[in-house]
Amino acid sequence: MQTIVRLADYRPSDYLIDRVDLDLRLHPTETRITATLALRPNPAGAPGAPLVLDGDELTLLAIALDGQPTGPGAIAVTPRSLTLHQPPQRPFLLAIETQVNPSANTKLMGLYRSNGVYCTQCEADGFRRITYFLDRPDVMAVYTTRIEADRDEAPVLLGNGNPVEQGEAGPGRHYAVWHDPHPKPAYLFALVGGRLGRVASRFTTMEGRDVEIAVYVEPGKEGRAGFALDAVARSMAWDERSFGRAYDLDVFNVVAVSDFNMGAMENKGLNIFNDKYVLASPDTATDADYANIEAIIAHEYFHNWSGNRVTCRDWFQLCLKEGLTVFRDQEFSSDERSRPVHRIAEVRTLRARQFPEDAGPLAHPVRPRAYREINNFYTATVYEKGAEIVRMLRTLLGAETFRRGMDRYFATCDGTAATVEDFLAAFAAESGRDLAHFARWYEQAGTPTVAVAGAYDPEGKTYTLSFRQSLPVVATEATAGATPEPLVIPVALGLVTPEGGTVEAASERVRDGVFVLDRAEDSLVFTGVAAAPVPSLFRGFSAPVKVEHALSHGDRLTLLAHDGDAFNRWQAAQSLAMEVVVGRARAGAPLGPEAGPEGAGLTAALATFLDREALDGGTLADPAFAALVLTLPGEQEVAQAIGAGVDPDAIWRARQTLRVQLGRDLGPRLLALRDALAEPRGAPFSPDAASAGRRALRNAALDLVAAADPEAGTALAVDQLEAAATMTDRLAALAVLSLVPGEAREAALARFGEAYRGEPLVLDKWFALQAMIPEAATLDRVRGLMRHPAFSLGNPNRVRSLIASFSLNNPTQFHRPDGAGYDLTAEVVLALDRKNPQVAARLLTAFNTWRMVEDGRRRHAEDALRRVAGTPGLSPDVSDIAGRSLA
Ligand code: 0A1
Ligand code: ZN
Repeated sequence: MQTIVRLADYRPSDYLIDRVDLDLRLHPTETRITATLALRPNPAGAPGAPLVLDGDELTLLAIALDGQPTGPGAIAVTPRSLTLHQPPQRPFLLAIETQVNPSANTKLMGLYRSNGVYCTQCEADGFRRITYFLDRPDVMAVYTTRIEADRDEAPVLLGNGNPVEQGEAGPGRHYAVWHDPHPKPAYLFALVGGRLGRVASRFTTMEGRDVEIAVYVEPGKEGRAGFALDAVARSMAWDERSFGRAYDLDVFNVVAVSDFNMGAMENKGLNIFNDKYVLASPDTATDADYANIEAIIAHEYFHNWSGNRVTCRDWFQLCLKEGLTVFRDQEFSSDERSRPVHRIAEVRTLRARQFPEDAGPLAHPVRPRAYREINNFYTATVYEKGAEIVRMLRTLLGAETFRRGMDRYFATCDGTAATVEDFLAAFAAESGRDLAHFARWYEQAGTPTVAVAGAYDPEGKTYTLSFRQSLPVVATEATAGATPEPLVIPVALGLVTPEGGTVEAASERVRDGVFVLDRAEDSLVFTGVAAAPVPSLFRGFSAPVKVEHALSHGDRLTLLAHDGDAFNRWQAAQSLAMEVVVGRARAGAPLGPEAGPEGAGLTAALATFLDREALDGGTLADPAFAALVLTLPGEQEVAQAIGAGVDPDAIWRARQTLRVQLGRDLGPRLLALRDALAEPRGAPFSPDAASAGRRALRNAALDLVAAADPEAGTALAVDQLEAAATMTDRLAALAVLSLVPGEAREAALARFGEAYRGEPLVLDKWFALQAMIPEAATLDRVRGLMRHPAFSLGNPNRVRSLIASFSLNNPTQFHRPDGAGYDLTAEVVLALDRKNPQVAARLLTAFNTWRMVEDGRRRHAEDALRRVAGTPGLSPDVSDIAGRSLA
């Protein structure tokens, strides 16, 4: 049984480490590390306590205390620790020599090799796989790192901080020394050694520091690194402009590696990236890839302040750096691209990933109170809901006070390991408000529901909105059974006339367009309202809640046509579509050519929308926005709305029927748009938001047309596949073809697979498309592709593209009525667990919704989960997810 770590048990470390001198001699199988730690007793710790250092899969070669070998019995070594029984109660030096095998490190935590490149991943607890250490984020030290390697094998040697020295180290060997002057926790340590290509540029900070920025990639791929390099410079400039934060070292390095458990890592001065989030060229990357690269480069760079300069006291505070940094990267992308379009994308991710997590057995507060395996808490809740909390804080305080609060937070907490309380204290001090009630957002799991009803009184000319918030009771280990209390919910709102005008209505409880709901029930009265208005609520998605709202079909049509808030225009279309799809799915309606009168109502509204938005020339003012309006809620979102007894096939049929109707009723308009938005032949490629938006709308049009008329759609897609100048257009065409069984599909897939045989990141898209085909034959296709020479369980990107796409993004096939989708997933989880427990555990979260599905499927899912849980020798990662899923 794993031990539970509880927030309530936090105690400061008994010892501190001020300086770390590391000497690493890189070798494929026998890397030796000498760590010299300058330790001292912590005045806040227990006097005379033994020193217990963390370790994991280390071979101890030697240890010396103040230059002398330790005496017999002075230390004890277990597989997970090294204890010095009676440490000096004054500053002392401990020199530890360890040996590790980077080539055998398939967990990709600690020091490992990716395609022959040495690299490290230390968050959350990987540093203990390099040397024995106080591996906790509140122990912060200044690091000097000497790296030695074969010059041939590793001509490039990179560390944290600034380079200070390099030279020869015997025949064929060389070394480099790096010094990082900023004290940091061990999880931010990194090194890289390998044969790498490089692109570089310079940036002068607002403080006048001349910084060299470089991006390192596999040799030969330098031509694909320029976009990431530019994104670094744009991130640096943005953080200065928006938050007054300047970079604080002379170099900033980004390294792309092909084997990486997550997206990227913010190691101080040396960000290490999954190459999927660095490499881009028009021929290999889609517009979505470009947007992700920009966002993740920004995210990791912004961590330099929110995470590194101010770090976390303990892992329960993970949202302190992650929620805040996601908020910052979202703001960056909104400024660099289109704010409403980006907001919609953020909310779609939240609803597709975080809402289900918060409604299932793995639900936990943004700041959990207990964990068994911290690596399982890098979740949508900590990241995305954490970002929504920061956003609500800004909405409640106003942009200016929020900015002053951020400045105060950075000023007061710089160089420290902080807590959520420290963060909120900075805003309380700047605003003069008590934020104790607001802080419940960090403590309570589950998505709140806000029910709203409106009533117009024509005599008194008043309009009353009544609000009631309710919170689910979520009893898990991580919540420690807390009873839910009302939250502070900012409701950004406005009133719209049925004709589309703005109602000039007053209420003193609405400030800057925001009403604050901080009790279980409340109501809001507007006076001087000339006619019954349509309320536009939660504008810009001002709080991460579900809204139950008695808006009529007509009200929603009004909002879609006229709301001044773009997010709510999109939301109106989504709600209209949701009504239709949920209704049909609940009724178990068959697949058909049309979705009844409600479907017709939606298509008519969308036709009006397209006509109203159309410019002279036939294009639209904001094609990216229009593409989102035409995209129906996803199957998972529909499942959430149904809530229990879910039949994924019925959902697919309902959604598909509406797609068919949209494609048929809007067909001529969609085809005209597709033509009007076509890029002139030979036009230069640009990944900017405007060009990407045009491609998005063209491809959304093609997708719907093909749904209604597969034959015509296939012909158009085949042509597009031939002529496409970008990966976006090529992949969109292939996606359309992938949904139409037959010769054309198989031929196109085969040709694509052959054309990109040497491009693993492109093959990932190809794996993913095939894994997401909603047909019974997909299971065998996936099994077949697992034998493809490019597939490997050892590479997390391959696993995610083929297996996770099937298990997480193909609901009808993962939830096959015969249980075979669950069996495949469980089988891969178990095989993968022996190599890479972190990625295996993440794959197992696909079972998060198992309790929601109808009885027959649920029994199969439970069997598969129990089989996993009952397998001997499971990793802590997988056993934690399996255990909580079944609890
Ligand atoms: N801090 C990183 C995420 C990250 C977490 C754990 C890792 O271990 C494999 C890797 C990366 C971020 O937020 O980008
Ligand atoms: Zn992060």
